Order: sequence, then C-alpha cells, then structure tokens
Amino acid sequence: MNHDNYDPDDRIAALATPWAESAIAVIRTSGEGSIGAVDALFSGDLLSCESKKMCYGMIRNPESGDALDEILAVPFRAPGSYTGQESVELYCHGSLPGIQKILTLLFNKGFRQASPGEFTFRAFINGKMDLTRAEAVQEIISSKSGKAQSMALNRLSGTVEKRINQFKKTATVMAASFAIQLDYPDDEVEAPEPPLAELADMKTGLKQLIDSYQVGKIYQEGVVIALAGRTNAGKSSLFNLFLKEDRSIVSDIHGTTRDYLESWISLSGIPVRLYDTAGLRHSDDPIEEEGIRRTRELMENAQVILYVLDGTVELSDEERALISDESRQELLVWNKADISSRDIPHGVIPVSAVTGQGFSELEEAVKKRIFKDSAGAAGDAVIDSLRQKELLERALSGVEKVEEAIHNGLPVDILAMDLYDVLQALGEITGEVSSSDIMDTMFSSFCVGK
Ligand SMILES: Nc1nc2c(ncn2[C@@H]2O[C@H](COP(=O)(O)OP(=O)(O)OP(=O)(O)O)[C@@H](O)[C@H]2O)c(=O)[nH]1
Ligand SMILES: [Mg+2]
Repeated sequence: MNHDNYDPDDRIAALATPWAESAIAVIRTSGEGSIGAVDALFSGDLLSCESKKMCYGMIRNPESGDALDEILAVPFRAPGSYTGQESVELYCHGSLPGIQKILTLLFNKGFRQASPGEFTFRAFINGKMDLTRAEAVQEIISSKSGKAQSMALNRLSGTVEKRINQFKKTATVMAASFAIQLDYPDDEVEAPEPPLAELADMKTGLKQLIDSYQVGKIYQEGVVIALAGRTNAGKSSLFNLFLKEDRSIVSDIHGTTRDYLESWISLSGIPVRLYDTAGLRHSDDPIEEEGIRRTRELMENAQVILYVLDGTVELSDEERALISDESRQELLVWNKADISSRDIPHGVIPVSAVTGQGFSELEEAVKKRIFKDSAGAAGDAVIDSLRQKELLERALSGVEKVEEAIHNGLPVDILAMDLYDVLQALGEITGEVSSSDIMDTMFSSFCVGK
C-alpha cells in the first residue's frame, strides 16, 4: 500500500458487500461533497434528506437519463459517519452488471475506487477509533466462531484500549517523577521511593494481556482434537457423542474404523476439529496398517489427544506406561464406565459413551487442557493481533529493564530512557505513535469497502 494512494481528501467508493449476486448490495462512499455528487445521479432529494435516514429513488445516468436501479440511499454528514467524513451508502439490487454500472457512474462522477481498509483508515485518522479498534473491525469480518466475534466486538468498544490507557497513565506518572529528579538532581527534592509496586502491577497486567493472545487465537482458529486408543475402546462411540449424531460406524468388531473421520464441533464456543481414528493394534493388513500410521501422524499434530481406554479389558503395556507417565500430553479416558468393574487408575476420566455419564466432566477437562498455556488470561480484554502482542512484549521488556535498573542502582536518566521505550511501545499499540509501516501492514489486510 502506498500512502499517496490513500489521500483522505479524495472521494472514494466501493462495494461493501461481497462481489457476488445477492438480494441487496451496499455501495459505500466517503469524502467531502459525496452527498451532492450522488444526488446528481439520483431522482430523490438527497440534499434535503436527514442524516442517517433512508431516501428512496432511482439511480439515473445523467447523460442519457436512463434509470439504472431503484435504490435506497442514506446520507451521513460529517462527523456523524463511520469515516467521520461526509458519506453516502447506497442499497441497490445485487446484480453484478447492475452494481458495476452504478460504480462506473460514481467513478465518472469523481469518486475513485477505495483501497482495502481505506474507510477504516479514514475512521482512524479522523479520530473515530484507535488502532486496536480498527483492527477489531477486520477481526469481526474474519471471525469464524460466535465467541471470536463477540471478543472482537468487545475490542471495538475499547476494552483493550482502556487497559492500554491505564498502563500509559501509570508509566506517564512515573516518567514525570523521573523528570523531576532529573531537573533537581541534588537533594533539593527528596528522592521518592522507587515505583517497584507499580512496575510489578504493570508487569502482571501486561503479561495477562499477552497471554490473552492465545485465547483469542483459540477462538479464532480453533483446535485439533484426536481420539486415539486401542481397537474397540469406544473411540467412534465417543466421536458420535461429541457430534450428537451417528456419524462413525460403531461395532464390537475390532478394527471397525480403518481411515480417520473428521468433523467440526463447537465446544462451548471453541471451534474444534475432532478426529476419530483407526484403533491402535498390530495388524498384518496393509490397509489397516496405513490407517494406524495415519493415526500416529494425527496424534503428533493434535493440540489435544483423548486417549480412550476400554474399562472392561486388561490394560496393555503401552496403556500402563501412559498411566504412570506424569508428564504425558494425552488426556486419558476410561470408557465403558457403565459396565466396568475394574479399579479406575488415578488421573483417568471415567465416562460412558453409551449412557453419557461423565461426559460434561470430560468436556471440562478438555477445555482446561486447551487453555493450559493461557491460564489467568485477562477477562474480557483479549488481544487477537500479533502486532499488539509484539508491542506488549516490547513494553513488558521495557518495564523489566526499569525494574532491573532500579535494583542495580542505575542513575535516573537510564530509568527514564527505558520507560520512554515502554511509552513508545504502548503508544504504537493504540496508534498515537505510529510509523507508516503499521498503516501498511494493518490496513492493507482489510477488504475493499471497509
Ligand atoms: N457398555 C458400553 N459399551 C460401549 C461403550 N462405548 C463403546 N461401547 C461398545 O464398544 C464397542 C466398540 O465401540 P466403537 O466405538 O466401535 O470402538 P472403536 O474404539 O471405535 O473401535 P475401532 O474402530 O475398532 O478401533 C461397540 O460395541 C460399542 O457399542 C460404553 O461406554 N459402554
Ligand atoms: Mg472406531
């Protein structure tokens, strides 16, 4: 993206809905003079239409007078619009040639095609939103799960921005105190207590927000869970229980599942790609062997492995080894608990794929395992952008440096410099301090019309 092409004084237009046939398509415009320019193509009276109210009329080719479409147009007067500029939104019929014709008319009328993210870019430079909110717009558009979307909506309302502003306030107060000490170096003012408590608080808060990146990723991208274990343990039965449908074939014949099956499920809003796999046993059948090889491969790539044990039969050596391995990655499931009379080993979750007993405890254990790396993540403030995470890490390392410098009795000008770094990183997150690089990486990933 080149900023010269991002001139905010230009009048821009773009299709805001997908480029596909649909019932209704929305064309968005922005820039001073938009209302007048659209009005010249419109049979209704857009100039006297109230802001944010729909106005009905025909779009006409001003030269030929031909009517192109029957539409609803909404004028927005500055600053009461998404971009903060004068804008018009056009609700037209979703035929591709029709949309194309209207866009061509607009382009002939002095609008230019908007670049990806340009509407949001304008909202940002007009102070309508800070960078964390601008990023949230993109995340809302691309979020796969309902939970991910509601987290992005939270960001849009500024939860992350509020947290960052708290950090900034603390750091600014600290910086002011350092500045006073720099201005009056010799005992004229008594040196205040070093702000160790504030630094520790800031560290905790920053770490929480950094950890929340994992949570955001999980809801956004989902996790892979594989059911594994010996033949006949009940993997396919559990798979069906997770799906709440009879997808996988269940039978008492060992080796029923030969190739893996997969399905998306939602585990309390977490998108999960669940795999049912071929039972692990020695086999001379080359097809079953291949199935087992694939199972092992899947187990390596899964974030969570549910290793299913058959509660009604003797444990194998491999299973015993797993049970006694304290550092195992697998979650062990003791299936057929409804008819098992054997002692359940410690740390193994009893369930019945037939009666459903123990299933909610299993779900809880799976969720806990998924979030194991992000324990204590920060409430509703969840970040979902690598850019924000890296800047938070930079701020954290700055805070740690200040702490270290205090412990080592370094002079206050060194502390002030490290603290400046912290403020700089925090400022970049919300966009007060911003390089053109940020603009490029951020806004160019948007879709046109946003
Ligand atoms: N009573 C009881 N029977 C179960 C339970 N889970 C599975 N079964 C029975 O155990 C047998 C094997 O179940 P599957 O789900 O096919 O086992 P699997 O692990 O997929 O077996 P393979 O595909 O051969 O590896 C079937 O007859 C199921 O009805 C359970 O919790 N309780
Ligand atoms: Mg099976």
